[in-house]
Amino acid sequence: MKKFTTALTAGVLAAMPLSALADSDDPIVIPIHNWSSQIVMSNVVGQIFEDMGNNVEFVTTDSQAVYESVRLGDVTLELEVWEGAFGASFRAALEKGGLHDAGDHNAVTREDWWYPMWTKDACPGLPSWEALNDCAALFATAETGDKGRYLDGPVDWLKHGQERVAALGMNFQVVNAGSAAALWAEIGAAEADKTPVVVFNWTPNFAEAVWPGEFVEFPAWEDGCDKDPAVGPNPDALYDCGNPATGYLKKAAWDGMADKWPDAYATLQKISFTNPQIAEMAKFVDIDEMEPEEAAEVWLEQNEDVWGAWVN
Ligand code: TMO
Repeated sequence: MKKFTTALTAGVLAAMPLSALADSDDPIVIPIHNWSSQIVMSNVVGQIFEDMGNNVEFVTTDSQAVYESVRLGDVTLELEVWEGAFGASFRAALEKGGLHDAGDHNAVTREDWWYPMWTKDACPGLPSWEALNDCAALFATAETGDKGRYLDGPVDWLKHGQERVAALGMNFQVVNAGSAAALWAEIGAAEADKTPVVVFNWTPNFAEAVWPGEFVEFPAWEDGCDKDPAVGPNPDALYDCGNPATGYLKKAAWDGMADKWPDAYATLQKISFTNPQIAEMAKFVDIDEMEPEEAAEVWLEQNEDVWGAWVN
């Protein structure tokens, strides 16, 4: 009888398409970084995988080193590959092998120097970077002397602000924020008396619904601007371009994911968030002060029609 059952089971299994095989019980490892939409989106997708019967483990990791971890299979996937901040690390890992592009989100992204609109009243030539540079004295602080202060993102986002200032001969000093929250605090503090400020910001984000503003227009991004000094207006320098103005937002996956968790992988391939959905995820945390797990639960409750279509 035992033999018969085994043979029958084997026969049934052989007749089933591969995708009908169950996902491994091992946890799908999802990385968490230091900006709100990524944390909420990771919780949203983790909760979807759990709903499908999978085990999920979250790990807090550096947002650049994560590509090496995914390539090696220590981390299973990455849900927010922003072209501007992480394109170089993603491409480097792709070249080494072990990780692949698991598709684009619907979202179009931009990450760059940004100012709230009141700054333009004081510096009407904006958004051009040359006009910003001519207004550098408006942004001077005790900390930066006669140079303008630019508050860049946390160091691990590798925005190369200092290299850009040097490459374009700008009269600015770059200060790295310790956290995303420090960027919002800087804008919030400037709002009361409409002090001109220029800080790193991105879209999609909650900030666009709170503070109308614009990105500074630098020389347009060209492929190779971070690799080949000849690319961009300064023939001797890297990083003499802005970030991509219509950047991608990709998902990345470890090559072994499709075999080990075929159902979850099929869902990952279908997952695609829009700009408004991502901005709302950030808002739940940065404005409404929800915990990320709670924000994910609320998002899932309110968008069952969206994510239901991604699950078989
Ligand atoms: C990586 N980020 C979206 C914060 O620019």
